[in-house]
Amino acid sequence: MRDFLRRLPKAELHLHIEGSLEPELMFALAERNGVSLPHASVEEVRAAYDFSDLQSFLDLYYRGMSVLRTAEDFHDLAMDYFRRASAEGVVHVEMHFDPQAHLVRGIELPVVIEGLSLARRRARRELGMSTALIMAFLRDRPAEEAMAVMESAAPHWEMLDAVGLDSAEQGNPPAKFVAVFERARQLGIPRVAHAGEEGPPAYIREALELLDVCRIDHGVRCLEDPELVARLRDEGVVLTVCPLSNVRLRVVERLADHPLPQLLEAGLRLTLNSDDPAYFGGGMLANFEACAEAFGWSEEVFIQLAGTAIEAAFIDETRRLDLH
Ligand code: ES4
Ligand code: ZN
Repeated sequence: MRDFLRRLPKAELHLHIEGSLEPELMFALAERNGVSLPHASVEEVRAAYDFSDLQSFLDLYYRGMSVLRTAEDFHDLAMDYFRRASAEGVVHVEMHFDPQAHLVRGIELPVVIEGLSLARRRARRELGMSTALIMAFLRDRPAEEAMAVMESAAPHWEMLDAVGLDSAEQGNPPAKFVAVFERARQLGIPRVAHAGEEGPPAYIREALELLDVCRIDHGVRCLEDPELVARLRDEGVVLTVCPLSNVRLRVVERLADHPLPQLLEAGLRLTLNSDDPAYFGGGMLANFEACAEAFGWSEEVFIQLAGTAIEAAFIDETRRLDLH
C-alpha cells in the first residue's frame, strides 16, 4: 500500500505554506536573519508541538514564521516543501499564504509574492510540479484590513488562483468577510474558505451562501446538519479534509474516530490534504498512509480521492488531462 500511495499522483489543495516550515529550516533562517527563537534545539521545537486546539497551534505557527523576512526566505520555504512533496508523489500544490501575518511584522506583500513566485517557477522547471496560489485573509483580524490587503494586491491579482479565509474560526463567521469576497468575485478571482473545522455547520452554509466559495476547507462538522450534507452532495462542493491536522488539533480524538468514512458514505466529494505538515506530523503521504491504516480503504478509494483533487484543482484543462 505504501508504494501504491507514493506512486499515486496526488494534488494537494489545502496547504498553508507557512505551516510547511520545518524546525531545521526555522533554525537556519533564524541564524541567517539574526532572529532569536525561544527554543534551544530542533528537538525542543518539535516537543512543543503538543496542541490542545486550533488557537494553541496558531500561537506557535505565527511565532515560527517570524524567521521569514526576505524574498529568499519565502523562496527557500516553498522550495523546501515542493521538493519534499514531489518525493512523496505530489504533482500539484495549491498553497495558502497569509499576507497579514507578514504585514504586521513589517514584511510587505511584494516580498512574499516575489519569493513564492520564484519557487513556483523552479518547481515547474525542476520538479515538473504545477502550483497555485491562494491569498488567505486572517478571519480574527478586521474585515477592513482584509479589504486593504485585497486592494494592495492589485499588481498581483492576475497570479492569484483564489482567495481564502483562515485562522481562528470560532466567533469569526464568514459573514464578516462578505465585502472582500464580493470584491474578489467582481475581479473574477475564485473563492475558498475554512469552515466547519472548529466552527459550526452554520459557518459552512454562510461560506457557500455569502462568500460564494467553490470549495470548503475542512468542513468536517457538516455531518451535524443532514440538510447541509444533502446540499453539499447535490451541489458537488469539494471538502479539503486534513486528517492528521484534525487529530493534532483535537477536532477528533483519534483518526479511527474521524468522520471521513461517513462523509464518503454520504456521497460527498472529498480530498486528503496536509494543512500544516511541519506542525501536524507529516505531509501528503503520511496523511494517505494514516487513512489506509485507520480505515482499511482499498486502492480504489484512494484513486477516487486523488482524482477528486485533480478535478477540483485550479489548473487549466490541458494540465488536468495530464494529471488524470
Ligand atoms: C490553519 Cl488548521 C488551520 N485552521 C485555520 N487556519 C489555519 N492557518 C494555518 N493552519
Ligand atoms: Zn487550513
